[in-house]
Amino acid sequence: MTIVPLDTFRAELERLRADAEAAMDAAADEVALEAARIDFLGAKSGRLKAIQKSLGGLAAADKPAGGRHFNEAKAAVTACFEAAQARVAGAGSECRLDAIDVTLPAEPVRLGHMHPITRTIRRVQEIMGRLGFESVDGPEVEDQWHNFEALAIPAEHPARDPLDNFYLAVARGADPLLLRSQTSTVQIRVMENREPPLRIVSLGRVYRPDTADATHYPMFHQVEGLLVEPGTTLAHLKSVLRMFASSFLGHAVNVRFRPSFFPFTEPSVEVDMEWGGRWVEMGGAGMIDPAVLEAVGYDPDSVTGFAFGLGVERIAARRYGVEDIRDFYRNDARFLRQF
Ligand code: FA5
Repeated sequence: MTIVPLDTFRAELERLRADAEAAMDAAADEVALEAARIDFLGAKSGRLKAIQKSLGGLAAADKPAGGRHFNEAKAAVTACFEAAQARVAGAGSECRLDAIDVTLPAEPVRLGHMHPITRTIRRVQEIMGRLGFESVDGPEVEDQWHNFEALAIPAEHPARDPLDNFYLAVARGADPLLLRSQTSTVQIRVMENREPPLRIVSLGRVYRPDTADATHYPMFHQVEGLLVEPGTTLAHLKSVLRMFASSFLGHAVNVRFRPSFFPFTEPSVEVDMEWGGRWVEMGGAGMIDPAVLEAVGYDPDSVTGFAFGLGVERIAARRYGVEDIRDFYRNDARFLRQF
């Protein structure tokens, strides 16, 4: 290997240092300065790095002096870069200050607001909270036990049809999970983990492959209410729903029960509400079926309770005078801004 004379090495270092200082002093902005930094100080292929490699070519006796010269040059180039950096940053802020005319009136800050469905959810939680119902959450991806079996919906029940649910693909042999089709799942989750007395309300998204129309959407929200206390009757259920409806709608509201069927309540009812001369179906309800109480480990002979499930979009539509629930999800700012 050819030996590099120390003088040659020093001369190269001096040249590099002069070039670097010239380039950095000339850099007019951050982009130009960054290009100069990469050229001279770049960790991979910068010119200083290249010279550092040639240190190995010095005679053994010259290496300590060569190393010292190299370190001096590197420190000088680094200091020059830092000075240029401060200069460029200062220049930038001067430019920006010049560009702002502080005497002009400010642009108004555009405030967003809650989506009408979120607002409805908060309002329902607040009203039910005043009636002693604690707000709880449950998962949107559910297993078959919580969405069906514990709710007395057996394997052959049409409600479990793949065409009526969003099942998720799972490993062969595993029990398929699904996007929950109702918030009644949360009743089970709460009762499995707590002892009566219970008053809970759960609001969240549910999913069904329904065709979207003025009153249906494939993703919608439900309010689930659950009360488990000794001596509960349908009359308590009706009172709670009437108090809720009057608070939410701000009117004297009539509540009507129509006989219905849900596998997890006995008896079961459809809940209609009337005010302003119009009846609207809001959801389903009933007394908790003994099979459900047994499934969660309660004694059906000593425990009583009711449950109800209402459609949030439906009650929000009625509250705000919206004729088509699809409007909630069109993301048309002109519609959303009204609330
Ligand atoms: C249920 O989902 C029962 N879990 C309700 C229940 C809870 C009964 C507790 C008894 C005890 P249903 O499928 O009827 O019931 O739905 C309840 C409400 O959800 C409907 O009345 C309606 O307001 C709303 N809903 C149903 N499907 C849709 C949809 N595709 N889009 C918007 N809202 C819907």
